[in-house]
Amino acid sequence: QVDRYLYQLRLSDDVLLDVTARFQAEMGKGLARDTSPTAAVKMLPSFVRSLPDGSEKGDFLALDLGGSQFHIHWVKEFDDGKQSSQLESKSYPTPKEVMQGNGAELFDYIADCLSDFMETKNLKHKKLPLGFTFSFPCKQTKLEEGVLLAWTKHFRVRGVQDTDVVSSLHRALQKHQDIDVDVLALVNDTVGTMMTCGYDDQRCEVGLIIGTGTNACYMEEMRHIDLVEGDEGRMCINTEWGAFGDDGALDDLRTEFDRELDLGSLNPGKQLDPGPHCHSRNLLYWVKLYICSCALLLWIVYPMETKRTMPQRPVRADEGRLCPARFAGRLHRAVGRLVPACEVRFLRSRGGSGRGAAVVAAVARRLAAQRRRLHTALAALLLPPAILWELRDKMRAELEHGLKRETQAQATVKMLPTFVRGTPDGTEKGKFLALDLGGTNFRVLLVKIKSGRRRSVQMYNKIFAIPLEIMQGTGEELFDHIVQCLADFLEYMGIKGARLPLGFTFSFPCRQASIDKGTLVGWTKGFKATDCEGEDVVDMLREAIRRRNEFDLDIVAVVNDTVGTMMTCGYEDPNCEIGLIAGTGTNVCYMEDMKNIEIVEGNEGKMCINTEWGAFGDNGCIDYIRTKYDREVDEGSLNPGKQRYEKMTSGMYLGEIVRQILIDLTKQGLLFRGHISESLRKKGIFETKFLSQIERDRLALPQVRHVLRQLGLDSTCEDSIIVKEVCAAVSTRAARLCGAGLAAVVEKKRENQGVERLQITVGADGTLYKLHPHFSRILQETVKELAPQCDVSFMLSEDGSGKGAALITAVAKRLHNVGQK
Ligand code: 0WK
Ligand code: 0WK
Ligand code: BGC
Repeated sequence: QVDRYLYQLRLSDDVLLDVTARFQAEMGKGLARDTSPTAAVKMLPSFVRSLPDGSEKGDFLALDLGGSQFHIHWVKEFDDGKQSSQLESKSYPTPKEVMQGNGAELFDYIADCLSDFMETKNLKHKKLPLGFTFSFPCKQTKLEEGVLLAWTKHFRVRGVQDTDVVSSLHRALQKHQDIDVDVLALVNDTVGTMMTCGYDDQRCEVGLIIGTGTNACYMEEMRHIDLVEGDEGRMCINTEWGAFGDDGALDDLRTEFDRELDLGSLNPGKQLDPGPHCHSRNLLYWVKLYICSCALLLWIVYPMETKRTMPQRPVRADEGRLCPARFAGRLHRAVGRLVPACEVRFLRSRGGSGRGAAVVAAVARRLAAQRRRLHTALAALLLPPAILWELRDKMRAELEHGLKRETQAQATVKMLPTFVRGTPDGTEKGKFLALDLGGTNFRVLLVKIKSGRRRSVQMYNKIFAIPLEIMQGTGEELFDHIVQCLADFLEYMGIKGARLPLGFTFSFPCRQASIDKGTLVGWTKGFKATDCEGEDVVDMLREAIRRRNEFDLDIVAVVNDTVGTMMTCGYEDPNCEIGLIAGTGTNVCYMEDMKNIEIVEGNEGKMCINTEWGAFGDNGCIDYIRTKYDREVDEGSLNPGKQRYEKMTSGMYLGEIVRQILIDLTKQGLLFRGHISESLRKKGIFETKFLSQIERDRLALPQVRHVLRQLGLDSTCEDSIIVKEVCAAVSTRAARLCGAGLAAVVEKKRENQGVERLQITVGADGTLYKLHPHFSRILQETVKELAPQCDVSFMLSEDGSGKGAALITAVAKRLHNVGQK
C-alpha cells in the first residue's frame, strides 16, 4: 500500500535524463531574446562578470536576506595573496509582520538592523561599501540595481514587486544620518554562495542553494546571453530554477500531493518546488533538485555546440545550509550517474553568501578602478573628430609642401613623381615579368596580358622568402638574392632564354627621374641593407643580373606598390585614381594634375604621385597625438624619428604598440596580476596578425586566451577582455589616422577637378586592410566623415601590385614603341 504511494515518487535515470533535457530546453529559452519573456526559468543576468582574483582587499558590509535567517556581516578581506578574510556577523529575526507587511517597513527594518550592527561593531564613523544578498528573483540591468519580479518563500511584502530594491534600501538608509554606506552590489544568494566558494577555489563557477528555497547560478558565456549587450567574457546567470515546471513542463511527474501542497502555498501555481517552509519536505522536491542540478551541470559542461567533444571539466557547487547529509549524498551520486564525464566537486560555503556578497562588491570595486585606469591609459589613443579634422588639414598642408618646388626639399611627405602618366586603357598586351618586393612576401610573377575583346590578364607567381640577414645585409647580397629567386622562377617557368620586359614593384621611397630610374631615399619597414640608400635600385638590379650572367631582362619600370595597386584596380575600374597600401607599411598614391607638380616639367595631363605619407609627422607636426607607447616603439625601431605616421598606422608596428601598452598596464597591476612575463618582454612577439585574431567578433574569451597562451601569456578572462580592448583601441586609432590622411587626398582631388561632388575609386591592398576584422570599415567610415563631398568607393586589389607593375611596363613599352617616351 505504502509502496504504491511512494512508487510514483521514484524516478528512473531515464526519466531523470529526460527531465534534464527538458530543463536544458528551459535554460535555452530563458537565455534567448525572443523566448525569454515567456520562459518559466528566467535565467536572470546578475552583472557579476568575474570571479575574485585574490587582489580584493578592504572592509565591506554585507546584508543577507531571504534565507531562514537575516544576517549582517562585516567582512575584512586581506590582500595577502592567501585570499584570507575575516568575518564578523550577527543574525536578526525576520518577524512575520515584516515579511508580510509593506515595503517601507521591510527596508526600514533592514536599515535599523544595520544601524544596530554598525553600532555594535563601532563602524558608524566609517564610509563602507556594502553587498546586499537578496534571495528573490530580481531583474538587473547593472550590479547595483534589482527590480523584484516576485516574492517567494515566506515573503509577501506589499509595494515592492516591480520596484528597485536597492533604491528602497537607499531611501531607508538615508533616514540614518550616522550611516554612510555605498551599496555596490545586489546579488542573489546563489551568486553570493558561488563567490564565497570562488574565493577559496577559483574554479567554482556554480552556486547552489538548497534551503528554504532552492536555486542555482553559474558563469555563462556572454555570447549566449541575448539579453545583455556584448559578446566578450562571461556573466553569472541566476537561473531561478524554482519556477521550472510553472509552464506545466513537469505536470506529468507531479503527484496529487504536490498539487495539494501547491494549492496550500502562498503562491499557488508558482515555484512548483514546495520547499520545507510550507509542509514537510516531500520526495518530489528532492528529486527535482537532483534533476535540475544535473541538467545545469550538463548545460555548463556541454554548451549546445560542443556536446560532441566531451572534455573532462571540474565543476564546483555549494549546496546551501540546510541540505541533510543523506540528501547531499544522493544528489552527488545522481549527478555522478547523470553526467559521468563531469568531475563535480561540491564545496560547502563557509560563512554563507554574505562573504560572497562582499567579494562581489570588492570585485566590482576592483573592476571599476581597473576600468577607470584602463580608460585613462587608452584615452591617449582616442582621436576625437576635431583632432581628426585637424590631422586631415595638416596632411593636406604637407601634401602641398611636397608638390611645391620651394618647399619640396624640406617636405616630410615627399610627394614623389612616378612618371606613370595614365591608367591602363585596355590596349596593353604581351608577356611581362614582375618583381614585388617590400611587402610581407617577395613575389616573382609572369603576367600575360591580352587586349581587345578577349582582354584578360593571366598571372603565374612564386613567393620567395627574404631572410632577415638579407633584408639587413649588404645591398649586393640583397639584389643577388632577388636575382637568384628570379633565376629559379625563370627556370621553373622554362623561360630563361626569353628577354622579357620586367616591371619592378619596389615598395620603398624612391626619387625617380623617369619610369625606369629610382633612387632609394631611405629604407623603411624591416629593411636596412647597406650601400643602397641614394643608389638607383634599377641599376643595382641590372648589375646583379650582370653579375649572375645567366639571363638578360629588359627592366622597363620601377614602381611603388601603391602605384601597382592603383593600376591593378584601374584595369577593372577607370575611376580608380588612388592606390592605398595598409600592410606592413602604409602609403598612398594618386593621379595629380601635372600643373600642380612643380618639380616635373610640363603642365599637361596627369602623373601619379607616390606621397610616401608614412613620413607624415617626421617634422613633429603630429607629436601632440603621439603617446609614450608610440615613442617607445619608435625608439626601438630600425629608423628612430622616421616614418612616425607609419609607426602609428601599419602592421609592422601595431602589435608592438599593443605590447608596450600591455607592459604598462601590467606594471600598474591591471593585467596578468602585475607580472611581466619573459614573453611580454620579447620585442616583436605580439605580431599584428594576433590583433586581427583577437579582435574577431564573437571570438569567445577562451579563444582569446588561447591566442595569448600561444604567446606564452597566461591570462584570466578579465585579462583577455582588457587585451582585446587595447587591441581595438590601437587598430581603431590606426584606421582613423589613415582615414584622415586619405580624406585629405580625395578632397585635394575634388578641388583639383573643381567639382561640388567627386566620385572616385581607391584601389586598396595590404594585410592589415585585407585581414583585420575592422580596419577597412573604420577607415572607410572616417573618409566619409572627413570628406563629405566625395563618394569614395574602395576596391580590393585581388592580384596585388605585381599585375599593376606589368600593366605599367606594358604602357611604358607601348609609349616607347610609338616613340612618345
Ligand atoms: C545561507 C546563505 C543565504 C541563503 C541560505 C539558504 O548565506 O544567503 O539564502 O543559506 O538556506 P536557508 O537559510 O534558506 O536554508
Ligand atoms: C600586396 C602587394 C604588394 C604590397 C603588399 C603590402 O602585391 O606590392 O607591398 O600587398 O601589404 P603587406 O604584405 O605589407 O601587408
Ligand atoms: C614605404 C612605401 C610603401 C609602403 C607600403 C612604406 O614603408 O615607404 O614605399 O608603399 O611602405 O608597403
